[in-house]
This record gives sequence, C-alpha cells and structure tokens, in this order.
Amino acid sequence: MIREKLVKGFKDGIVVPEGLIAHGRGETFDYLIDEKTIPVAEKAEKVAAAYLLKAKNPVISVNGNTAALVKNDIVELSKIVPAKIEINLFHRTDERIKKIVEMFKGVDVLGGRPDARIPGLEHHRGLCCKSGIFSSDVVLVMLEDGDRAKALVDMKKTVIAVDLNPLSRTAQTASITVVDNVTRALKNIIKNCEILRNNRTEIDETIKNFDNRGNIDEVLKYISKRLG
Ligand code: PTJ
Repeated sequence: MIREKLVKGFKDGIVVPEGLIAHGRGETFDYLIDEKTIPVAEKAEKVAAAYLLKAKNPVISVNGNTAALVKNDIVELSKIVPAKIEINLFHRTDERIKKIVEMFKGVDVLGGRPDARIPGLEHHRGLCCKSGIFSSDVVLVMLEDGDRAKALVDMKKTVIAVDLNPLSRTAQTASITVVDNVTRALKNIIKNCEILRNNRTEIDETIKNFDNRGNIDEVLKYISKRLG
C-alpha cells in the first residue's frame, strides 16, 4: 500500500523520482526493525510529542513523500499540538508546491510564498517562510536531507527527525531522532500528544530524561541483536 501511494504520488507530480529511491532505502531499514515500532522509537515518539506541545512556534515540515503518505496524520497532528504546516521541498518547483497545497485544501499551509531563507543552503533549498520554519523553535522533519537538517540545528532549533536510517546524517544531527516508518511514527506522536497535553510536569520530565545519542545507540544495538 505504501509503495502504491508513492507511485500514485509520483504519477500525480507530488513525489519526485528521488523520493522513490529514498523510499527503497527506508524500506531496507524497516525490514531490519521487523516493520514495527520498536521500544526505543516509542520512547523518542513520546519525547517528540513533549517538545511539540512545549514549543512556542512548532512547525511540521512537509515534502512530497510525506504529503503522499501521511497527509491526514499531518493535519491531525497540527490540530492537536497546535502546529503550523509548511511545505518545504528539497526539489522545489512552483508546480509541485501548487499541487501539494491543493492536496491540503481547506487547511492553512505555509510554503507557497517563501519570504526567508535558511542560512547556508543554496538557492531553492534554503527557501522558507518567516512566520513558519524561519521563526520556529521546534521543527518536525520527516525523510529530510542531511544538509537541511544540519542547517536547522545550526539555527538553534530543536529538530525532530523521523528517519528509518539511524546512521543517516539527518538521524545523526537531529535533536530527537525517531527511527520508525513515518506511517507509524506520526500516529504514535499523535497518541502521545493526547496523553501528555494536559500534563506539564510529565512533559518536562519526558524532555529532561531523554538522551538522543544514547537512544540512537540503543536502536543500533537492537538491529545488531536481531541480525545476530
Ligand atoms: O519532496 P522533496 O522534493 O522535498 O524530496 C524529498 C526527498 C525524500 C527526495 C528528499 O528529502 C531526500 O532526498 O531525502 P533523503 O536524503 O533521501 O533522505 C530520506 C531518508 O528518509 C532516508 O534516510 C530514508 O532511509 C528515510 N526514509 C525513507 N522512507 C521512509 C524513511 N523514513 C521514515 N519513513 C519512511 N517511510
């Protein structure tokens, strides 16, 4: 079903060919974790929910793959936090932006008229919105390119990354790394937002007790053990 959604997205001009290749890489890592949410990912998903709920200006960044795979979950999460949605494409064209905005019909989405830029990224890749990603304190990125993830961390933002490859540059540079398929991760983050949203003490405790480096190491240990 995931593959078919992406192929349809590709035919509709939402997903780029590189997005199909990215999916293949992700799928490989998904097999290594048995295509399920492993306990360490569940922990990171709770932390992601806590950071989103505590943020002053949280933003969910959307690309072609996530629009094709998890559009409805993105909208649901944006309402529960609440968070802004910004379409921020790596392979940016006005036509793709327009098509993705149309997919989100009836929902406020940023990204159509970028008026700021992420320092250190060349032309199209650095474009963003002043009221969105540029001024955000917490950004949720999914299937993100490593350079952009690093540029956002360099801007002192808390970067939550959903990436099935625990060794990717994005996974390694993010502030919170969720090693899970985006199709499961968003649902779990939503569930945790529902649990945490009225509990400030638990939000603070969840954030305080988290060590991202240690959590990535646990993912690698889990994979090694499974292979062994
Ligand atoms: O739509 P655009 O123009 O913004 O382009 C989007 C892509 C995905 C092409 C672009 O951001 C890109 O090239 O990303 P990368 O550098 O290929 O990184 C994608 C990462 O996501 C890889 O580490 C994959 O393993 C991982 N990945 C792939 N599918 C999933 C995934 N992680 C979570 N869930 C998935 N379903």
